[in-house]
Amino acid sequence: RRTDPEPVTGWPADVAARYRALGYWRDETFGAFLATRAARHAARTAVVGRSVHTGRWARLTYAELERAAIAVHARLRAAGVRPRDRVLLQLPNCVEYVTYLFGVFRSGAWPVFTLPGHREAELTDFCRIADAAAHVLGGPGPRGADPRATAQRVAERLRAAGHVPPLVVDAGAALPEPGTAPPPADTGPEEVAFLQLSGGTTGTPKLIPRTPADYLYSVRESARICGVGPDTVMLVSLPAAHNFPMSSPGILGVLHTGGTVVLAPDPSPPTAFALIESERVTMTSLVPPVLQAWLPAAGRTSHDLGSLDVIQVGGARLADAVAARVGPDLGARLQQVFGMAEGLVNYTRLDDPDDIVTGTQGRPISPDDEIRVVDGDGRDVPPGAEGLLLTRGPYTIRGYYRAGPAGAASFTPDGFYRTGDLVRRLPSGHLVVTGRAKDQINRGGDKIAAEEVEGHLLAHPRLRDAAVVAMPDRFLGERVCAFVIPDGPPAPTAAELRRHLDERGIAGYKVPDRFEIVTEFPVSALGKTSRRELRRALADLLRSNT
Ligand code: J2J
Repeated sequence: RRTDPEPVTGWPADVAARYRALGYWRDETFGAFLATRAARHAARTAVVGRSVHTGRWARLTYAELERAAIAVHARLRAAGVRPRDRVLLQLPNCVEYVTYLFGVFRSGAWPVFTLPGHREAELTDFCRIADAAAHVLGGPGPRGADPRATAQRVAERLRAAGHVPPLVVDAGAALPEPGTAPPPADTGPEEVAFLQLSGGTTGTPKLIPRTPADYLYSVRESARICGVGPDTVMLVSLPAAHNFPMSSPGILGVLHTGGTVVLAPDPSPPTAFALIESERVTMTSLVPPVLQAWLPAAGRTSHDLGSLDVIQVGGARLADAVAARVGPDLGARLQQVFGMAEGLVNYTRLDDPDDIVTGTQGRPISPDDEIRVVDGDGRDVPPGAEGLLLTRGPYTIRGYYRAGPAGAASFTPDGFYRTGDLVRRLPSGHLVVTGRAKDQINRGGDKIAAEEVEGHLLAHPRLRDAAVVAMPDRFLGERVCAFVIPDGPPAPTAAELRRHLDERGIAGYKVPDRFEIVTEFPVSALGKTSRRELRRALADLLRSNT
């Protein structure tokens, strides 16, 4: 297994020198991050949440969090995990999420931020691409799935393909008391320290290499922009692995400033509202469909939500009309967040005027975030016009991890990341997200690559072709619709196709919500299947149904 400092496409040397000189990039690593905070805030509460070890609620001070992270490091080291090894971290929202996160960081290995919903199809891909050494799991998965059984199937698939499966590390097991604490083994501030997941647009997932220097710059600035400090109590009810609750400013931003992270097992109003009251939560981050569930529930709840000051909403487009209800219905300030795991994060500022907060998705973190809005030929559009968003800057990657030519297509030759988002830029610098030009479905914040689902469908013996598109939805913004062409009668039923995808082992949120059996696909002028025409056909169909 490769553990030397692996070359990844990074920032040119002169650009890196500039980010350092400007103080954006510092000599801070994740191991040192926790040690410094534990020394400064030893007795303060760092994390509150369920434990997958005891099954009960737990509270950890900063000192206890550091001790647990050291024990995790000792355990991983004893199991043979070395610096720069890749470790899949797949846990529900629980205190062990944070102890294992920092334990893996302290060991110098790279966490790979898988989601609880990922199943053997995705996990096998991550293991294959990253040559993972270990898989940290625990607790029940979504819909009661057993992560150990899933890991077993991953191992079978990897062995069949000639790969060595990762060591399974159960975070539900007791941690040994470390005899002597191993010294922190984390690698340099400008070396890759973890792999975040891309929403993806292609058949195989893409992994995002991030460094402490670039990531912690965005985390520190996010904490400052969002007014996060020692008195912040943040409720994390989205999956902790997601880049938004992890870093914008999220778990890392709160722990960096000495605040408290409260991990909710789910974002439903009963669970979340009870925790807001009991922990005096001041801030939380939500995706639009969760906000839409909270708004009417707030008027009926007997829980006191008075401590809640800021509600961040991002991950998918928030409708202006829904945005306007946050203040009146929840008694909190709204902050819109438009970010991406590849880097760039935009925030509306807490002192922005109301029309900016309700009508835009914010402006970039850094004065050195470079923004271009271009047409299909890569030419800048006039100010205020809609176009494709390209970006480059001190915390936006220049290339994916081990992605080859398919990965390079996501970047311009001069290093701008092609977000695939359609935006308008206002004179104030705020961005309005107007649409998307990438073959991705955003199902209430969950990102689904059309090509990936199509590939799984095409493996069905009785399908000739498949095309997956977004279907507008009142609650989730978008759902997944698959158009399929059967290979002669009888056509497979929707239930059969769902079963087929379940057997392929893909995450539940990727399984199409609707199947349309057709005999042919509309084609573009270039002779390719036109997803745009399919979306139009679907819109007509949905209109005639209602
Ligand atoms: C419209 N689309 C949005 C928004 C993301 C903070 C917040 C979110 C993410 C995230 C993140 C949107 N309005 N407010 O990493 O740190 C869509 C865009 C974008 C893609 C990125 C963070 N906020 N999006 O959602 O990597 O299409 O990151 O390119 O999961 O989500 O998805 P992801």
